[in-house]
Amino acid sequence: EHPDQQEKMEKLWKLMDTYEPNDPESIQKSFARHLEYSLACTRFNFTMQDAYRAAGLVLRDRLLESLNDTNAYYRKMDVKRGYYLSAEYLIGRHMQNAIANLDLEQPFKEAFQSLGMELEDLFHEEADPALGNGGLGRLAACFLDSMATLSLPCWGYGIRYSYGMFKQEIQNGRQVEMPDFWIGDGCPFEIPRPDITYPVRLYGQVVEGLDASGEWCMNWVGGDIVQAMAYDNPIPGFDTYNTNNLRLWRACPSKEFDLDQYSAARFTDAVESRRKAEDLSAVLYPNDATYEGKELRLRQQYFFVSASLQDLLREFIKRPNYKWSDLPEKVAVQMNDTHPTIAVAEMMRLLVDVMRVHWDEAWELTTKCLNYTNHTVMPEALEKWPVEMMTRMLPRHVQIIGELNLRWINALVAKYGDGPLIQALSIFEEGDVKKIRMGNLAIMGANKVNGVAAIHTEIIKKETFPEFYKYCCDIGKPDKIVNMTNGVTPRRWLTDMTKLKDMLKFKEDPKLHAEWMEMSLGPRKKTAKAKLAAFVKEKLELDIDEELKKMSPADRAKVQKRVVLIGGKAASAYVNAKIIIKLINNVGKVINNDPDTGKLLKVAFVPNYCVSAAQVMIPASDISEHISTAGTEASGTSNMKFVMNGGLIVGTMDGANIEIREECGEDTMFIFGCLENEVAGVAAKAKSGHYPIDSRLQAVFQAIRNGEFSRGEPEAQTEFCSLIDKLCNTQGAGTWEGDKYLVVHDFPSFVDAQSRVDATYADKAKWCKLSIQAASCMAKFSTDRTIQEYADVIWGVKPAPRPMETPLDWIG
Ligand code: Z15
Repeated sequence: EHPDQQEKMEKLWKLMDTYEPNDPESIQKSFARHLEYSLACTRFNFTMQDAYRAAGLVLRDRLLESLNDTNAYYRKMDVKRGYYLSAEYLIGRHMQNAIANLDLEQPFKEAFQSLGMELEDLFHEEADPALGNGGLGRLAACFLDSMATLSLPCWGYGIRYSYGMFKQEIQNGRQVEMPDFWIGDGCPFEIPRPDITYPVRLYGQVVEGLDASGEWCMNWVGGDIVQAMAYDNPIPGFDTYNTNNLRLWRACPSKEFDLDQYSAARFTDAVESRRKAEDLSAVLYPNDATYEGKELRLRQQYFFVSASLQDLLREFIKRPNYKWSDLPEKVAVQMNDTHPTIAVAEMMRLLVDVMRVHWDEAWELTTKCLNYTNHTVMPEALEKWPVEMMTRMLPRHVQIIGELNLRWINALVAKYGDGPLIQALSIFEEGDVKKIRMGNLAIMGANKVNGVAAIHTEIIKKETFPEFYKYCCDIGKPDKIVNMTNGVTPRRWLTDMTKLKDMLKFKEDPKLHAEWMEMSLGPRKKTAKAKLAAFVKEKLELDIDEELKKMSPADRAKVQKRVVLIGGKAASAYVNAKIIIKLINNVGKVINNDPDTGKLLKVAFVPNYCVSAAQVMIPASDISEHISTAGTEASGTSNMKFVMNGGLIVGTMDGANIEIREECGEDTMFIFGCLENEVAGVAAKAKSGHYPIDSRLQAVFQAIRNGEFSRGEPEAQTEFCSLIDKLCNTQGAGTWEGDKYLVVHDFPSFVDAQSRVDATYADKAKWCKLSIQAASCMAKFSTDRTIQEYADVIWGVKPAPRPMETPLDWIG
């Protein structure tokens, strides 16, 4: 229209359309510019923290270019997209990962070295974003890395918690929880998007009415509205030009200011209610695999699910001439555990109430787009929300769930007649407090349901949801439940795992042996073990390095020296876990300072176990213990990281241990404990009073009872005895409150496994061979393989690698 204006615009576009150059000199210039202008530093007053921030901004510029071009490409190609919905992402530090995946290691190293700075020192300035508890959140982060690496058009959605996983301090041997305000002065890697916000309603009422075209409809009105604001976190892939997005939502007060309150001079009340909105995304619940029925937690779940579904539906309807029937060809959603499963009802509400799609079509679309991953068979983790609470908070959703359940139950009764099967399959659980079973809602609303390891998927079918599985089989769809064995991203350790197997033929090669041992045991500074020793010395004032060096062959012949490190966080209310932490610390104090045992064994509790601690500990370990009672750990994923780094496993036949053994060979693992199909028998015997305690374990119990580890602290003594009493008390009447994890039963075979470890370790060449053999066979446990399976079997999403440069006419 205005050729003059157009010309000027094009001038601006041209300025915007050049890519940042990546040679060391340009990186330095960009760094100096950010230090001086973005961070307002002068040459006299900048700290290493400032330098880290400026370097982060240098990377962010490049990440943004790639993110924007990738988005433009996905739009242009009109690809089917995958969306991962997860309440947790344990991403770990960005910087090193971004440099590696953008393939900028060499120029960055050069750029900073010639300015007198080591990259490693910058890395240590970064807060470790811990927006997750453990396995489930770390898995989500590994998945994002693999989705980008495989050039899959997939995004993550979650919550931008202001406070992540608490920082654990140990005071007098006990866990003390400290707030983790990781966001501090802002994270240079995230991109706030004040222009991308969605309203999310909570509470209020449902009223019937007519829509714009005079059709009868349900309206959810009143209550509170919070605004979800997007924060984008670019996720660069390795060896691809694609960068995907992790979009995290922050709760903000809604834009409208309550005028009544304002004019009534209740200004401070109004401000207070706005401030409250922000509580929603304030803190991550520090509960892993146990469920706490807190109302705020349900609010968090609904908040991020609603914002995410609104966002992905908006993207869908932006496409020219969209038809609702195309939705399943364009959108696949993965629900990570039951946390986001209110999505089933929210998808229905958005389609039926807001988009005015007919109920039956909406249900077909919902059940074709949504998928559900189960991560646990432990009943205490399966979420069930009280109907009363949900009716107050999400009245329309309870109506929708009621309607879905009615139709579902009617169909089931027609098929099977009334009976216990119907009760098991109902979304509602009857009882004193009527509840909504989120697992049942998820299975009903999902196209595919998956477990996370072979044994786990079998348990889901046979024990956790047998009625559902029977139903699936009866309607000819047994493969609604599929297995997707977990993995870990190799990018924090290695790059192309599929090439690893080539190493296997060198497992007896003396040259490889020499290098392999040098890497983990060698005297050079900067070996994995030296780094770990420095880490332990700094955090714990314990010198394991000295002990390692002092190992004399004569000593070693007598007994294998060991350093045992234990880490982990206890949920705030998990009393026994807290007592166990105290016990470990006390045992450590006693053993480490004992003139006899202290020379042979060092025991330490590593405080604040987190992704960055794992990056130091895992490469330095020879043995890793994965000791869950068979049938309790869904998969376990840190077992995989240890073996990829040359460690060997002491473990039970549980979770992914079983598949690791299958891949690597039985000789690489020190297996102990009863098998999953033996658990019920052992437990039944124990309940009937037949539960012998190994004499060595008796001796340990006796030492604890004698106060040998209580260090004169009466409270600790009481607590330690309570732990032991629980393990020994095998005759509970009715409910069995004894050793439900069969620790006492598995103990003797655990000790045997440890003896096999010592015997094997004494033969250095044999150990080395096993270590090489195991590490070489781990390709299956790369999340690249896992995500490829999700993409093929569940999502139907295809790779869309973008070209190096995006043609200008694609943008916009
Ligand atoms: C969590 O970290 C896991 C399961 C859960 O239900 C919750 Cl709430 C948190 C873990 C499993 O315990 C672990 O075995 C598995 O490897 C991991 O999820 C990832 O699937």
